[in-house]
Amino acid sequence: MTSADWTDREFPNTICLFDVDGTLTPARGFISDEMRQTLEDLRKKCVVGFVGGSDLPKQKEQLGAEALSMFDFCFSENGLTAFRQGVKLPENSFIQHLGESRYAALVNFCLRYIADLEIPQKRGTFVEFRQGMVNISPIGRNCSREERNNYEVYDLQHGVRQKFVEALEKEFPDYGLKYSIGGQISFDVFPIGWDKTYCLRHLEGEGFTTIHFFGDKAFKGGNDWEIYNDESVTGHSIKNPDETRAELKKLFDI
Ligand code: M1P
Repeated sequence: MTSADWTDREFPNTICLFDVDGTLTPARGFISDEMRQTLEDLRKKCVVGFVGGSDLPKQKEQLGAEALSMFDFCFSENGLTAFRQGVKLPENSFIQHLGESRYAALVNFCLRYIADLEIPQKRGTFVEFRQGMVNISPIGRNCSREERNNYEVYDLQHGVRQKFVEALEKEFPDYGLKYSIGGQISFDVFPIGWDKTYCLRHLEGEGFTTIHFFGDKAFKGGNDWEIYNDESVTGHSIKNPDETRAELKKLFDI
């Protein structure tokens, strides 16, 4: 594939990639009409994609059911599930990489650890198995929005997830896994290297000379850190969707 595919854009060799939570939308919230319009305008200028840690169903909830057609590239689970112009690209699998028995030991440890945790609320879905990762939540993924917000504050005060991650690192030092605290109530677990830079392999051969990336967690330990610092990427650290739009106005006058 070459930039010839993108000749309808003013800058066919440039792509803008966006994190989702906190960058295109509020955390686990919905895209605004203003952001939709900005992305539509941007698509006349360059190629546009998103790369998030969540899985595609959650991203569709946030970006709209038509997410696959709003972007040229859609990268769910850091690009482990990927689409180019709505067509699925080759997938990779966490379970194949790790193997059933090592995965079972990891899940067993997590469930025991959560069972022993003294936290104010526990709900359900503590382990969410995905294509390219497993997502672990001490409170459980099916908590309400209010419970989610309260948990985030509690976790910041007590470092529940941070201690959990340290325990996992100690227990499974030879698994080659990365533990990434990217959202409010959970952390993602995936093989080292399967962070957001994973999606860049899908862009090889496209002829892009400039890859912009925008993310709200571009600090050490944040899940945008690796791609923000990748040498092939021009990183933009923003704090929220309004800042994303302001940065695009500066860069592309839209
Ligand atoms: O996109 C950031 C994170 O969003 C969710 O995190 P949480 O539910 O903890 O707010 C999850 O989908 C997580 O996988 C993702 O990295």
